[in-house]
Amino acid sequence: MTDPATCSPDSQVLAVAEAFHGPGAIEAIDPLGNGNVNDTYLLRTGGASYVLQRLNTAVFSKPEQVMENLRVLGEHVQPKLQEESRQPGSRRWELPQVIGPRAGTELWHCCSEGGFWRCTSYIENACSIDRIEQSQQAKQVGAGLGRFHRLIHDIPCDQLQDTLEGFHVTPLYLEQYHQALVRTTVKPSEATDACIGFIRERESFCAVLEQAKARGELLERPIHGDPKCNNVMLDLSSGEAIALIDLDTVKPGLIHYDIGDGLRSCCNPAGEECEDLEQVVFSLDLARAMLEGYLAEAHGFITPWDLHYIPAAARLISFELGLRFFTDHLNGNVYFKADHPTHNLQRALVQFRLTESIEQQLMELEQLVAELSTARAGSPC
Ligand code: GN1
Ligand code: MG
Repeated sequence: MTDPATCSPDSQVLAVAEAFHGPGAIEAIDPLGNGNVNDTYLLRTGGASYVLQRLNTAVFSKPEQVMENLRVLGEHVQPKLQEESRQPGSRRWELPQVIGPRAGTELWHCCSEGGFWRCTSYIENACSIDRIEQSQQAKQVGAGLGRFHRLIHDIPCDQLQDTLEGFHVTPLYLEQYHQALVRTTVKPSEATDACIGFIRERESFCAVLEQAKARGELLERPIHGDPKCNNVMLDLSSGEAIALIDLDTVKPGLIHYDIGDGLRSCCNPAGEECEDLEQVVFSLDLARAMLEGYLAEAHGFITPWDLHYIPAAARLISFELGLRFFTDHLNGNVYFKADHPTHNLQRALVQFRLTESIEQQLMELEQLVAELSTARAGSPC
């Protein structure tokens, strides 16, 4: 391998790519997507294309467990997909495949600089959308999440490792926020005061899902963990959802973390990187489409309690992401990649504005879920 002391980031990535595909195999390497945590590249070889990722080991401290979960996921889902593909009228669905390096027995590559790298297949003839503007797209994001949940809901939770303890457990993020608030060196401003006030008014709401879990109303199941709209791949010609990508956070959790994340990302046409807060609004029309798509796939395993907590999940996961971004701003941007010092503050303000918009329409959202549940209960499938 190239001497790490002299190697530029690009030559380092090339050396790693060659560890998976062999010397001279790589035709092009380009950054892929806009993930906030891992580093992701698209590899073009003479034949297929691949996704190469450096896992952020400050976040995923046991990356081997992430890979183990991917193995369990693949072993569970692939036979189901083969079975489904034999059915008449079957629809395209793909699961990114892990490609091991050429040497050794592990499914990942550790380079001498300490990076933990893995390679997966690339979903061809598909795209993802950062900001949803059409109901049809929202419906497909919902359908994709529903299909993914349908494929994984029966993986026994004890077969999956908890790769990110406390992930989406909002009361824990609240504790971390309080610690950050005490220790921060960030200067107070109108925006930070607004965030602090916003959080203070919602502290008691933070436990809504965890309390429902403690009461036995909600059960842990395998989840995706990060099903924001741009992690759902849509077929280029049909527009249909055909894969969920970014599978690092597949682990036991509440499906509400996923449904809430899907709703918060799908129903904010301004997107989470928006700079004009006036534009941030939760669209009930997109929520209707997203939930119609989701429930059409999920009706076989979703319970009345699950349905009951969907509006709260939309509100909570938007709020939680705002809380996480704001905490990271107070901590000096150590978790989410940031382009400038107030980037995570701006992202927090967007999520809090979205939370407010959800709160203003909570009754309508509750009515919508009730209406869709009744419609499904009356439907033949
Ligand atoms: C992070 O890295 P990325 O963009 O896939 C984060 C998610 C957030 C998301 C917000 C492991 O995901 O929880 O919802 O940013 N992932 C992790 O864009 O914390
Ligand atoms: Mg992710």
